[in-house]
Amino acid sequence: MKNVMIIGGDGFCGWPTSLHLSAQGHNVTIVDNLSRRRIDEDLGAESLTPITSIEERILAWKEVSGNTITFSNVDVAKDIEGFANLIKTTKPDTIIHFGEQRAAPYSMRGLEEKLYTVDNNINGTHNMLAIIADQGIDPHVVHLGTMGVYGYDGDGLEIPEGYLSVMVPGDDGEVFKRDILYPTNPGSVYHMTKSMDQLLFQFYAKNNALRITDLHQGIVWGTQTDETRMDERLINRFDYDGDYGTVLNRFLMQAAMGHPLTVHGTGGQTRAFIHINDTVRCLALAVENPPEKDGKVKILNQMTETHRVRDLAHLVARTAGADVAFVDNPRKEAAENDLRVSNKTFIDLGLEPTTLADGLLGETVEIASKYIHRARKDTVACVSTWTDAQKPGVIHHEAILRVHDAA
Ligand code: NAD
Ligand code: USQ
Repeated sequence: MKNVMIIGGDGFCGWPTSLHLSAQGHNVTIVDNLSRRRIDEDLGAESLTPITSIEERILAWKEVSGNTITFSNVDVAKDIEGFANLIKTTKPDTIIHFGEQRAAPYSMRGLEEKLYTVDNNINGTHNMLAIIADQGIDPHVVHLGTMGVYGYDGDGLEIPEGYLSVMVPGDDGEVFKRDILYPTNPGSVYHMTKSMDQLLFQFYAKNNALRITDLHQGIVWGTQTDETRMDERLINRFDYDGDYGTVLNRFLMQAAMGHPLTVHGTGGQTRAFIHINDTVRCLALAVENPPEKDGKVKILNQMTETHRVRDLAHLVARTAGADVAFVDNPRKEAAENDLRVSNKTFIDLGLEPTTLADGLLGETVEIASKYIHRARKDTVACVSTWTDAQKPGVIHHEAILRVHDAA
């Protein structure tokens, strides 16, 4: 069993992963500066589910499981001494890094949010790598990256796991083979930081022989896992506001509140998805299977299926009963795209994907319905626009008319 440090362990993916690894017998230390809870307050938004304080969460887990999770409130982007001391005393075998500002709309909200996202995400990642190199230690670093680093202008060519073999013609006609990082094409300041993280990993893997796994995750949906279900005080967060809510959870929550489902543009955007149950399983598999010390970052695509946004809206509308509204797209993104992704490594490691067909849509609707009285209706619209040329994704007269046209 391993000493596992989980940066961002109070968040949506980090909390259930912390519980899952603790349940497996790992010795878990959560490092989190609780910035996400503060951003919620600033936005006037809140998790739909009533999340308890980190102290109460950890106490509840001890009562339910008998296991101890340790918590340190450290800002990994700013408190270099505190972070370095914590790594020195904890001696982690594995460091899982979830601790970044993760909302694309929030990163496009304005100047302050752009600067904060780059500052927080790049410094946090680089501080971690530089401290590990400085201390001459060898923890396995597992980072949460994103499918969106590749952009969505694609024509359906399968996105490989991280690397692309290219043949480069030399001056005298000789052809050289190179394995390069699959080209990035980020669609937001947030996705840009994940693209920049990739170069930091490439350098430290090569220069300091750090063992790094970068998980390019799709959009996570659902909320509960086996462990978070064990006690209401362990419940996971459920974001639905215009900045942090992700599309499928937003649709499920909108259906529960009798709100039309807000499809941006034509809804022709195809995206990769994964259920939160599979996120925690993938993390456990990544922890069990560190890469060799071979100077190369191990890059895996952590997703289980792809869906077009308008198809999801129609599925939720049929399952949960709701109207579909085609609203202005506040983002500068391709209106229609195809997407194919290889997730071969996790499947080969034994991941059995949870799919939309497995009935968990109903469970998520139930959770949304149970806590719908907590919903803050004024936070639902997506108002952060990518440039002045885009308009907020609000439901206005014309969008409502289009609901009826679509029905
Ligand atoms: P989240 O916002 O719920 O959690 C992130 C956590 O990190 C928060 O608890 C926050 O307080 C903490 N944090 C942020 N900056 C920190 C800092 N400087 N020091 C210490 N702690 C800090 O986000 P999430 O949905 O759990 O996402 C976790 C990771 O997974 C992110 O890196 C995100 O990019 C990635 N990811 C998420 C999704 C998704 O759909 N949620 C999909 C793909 C990838
Ligand atoms: N969308 C709608 N209606 C809505 C909300 C979103 O049509 O009400 C559309 C968006 O325009 C976009 C798509 O749905 O085309 C996905 O948006 P999203 O907010 O669900 O996902 P995204 O911004 O890409 O970000 C989320 C997480 C991020 C993670 C990423 C994985 O917030 O942390 O990195 O998913 S991925 O998309 O694979 O890069």
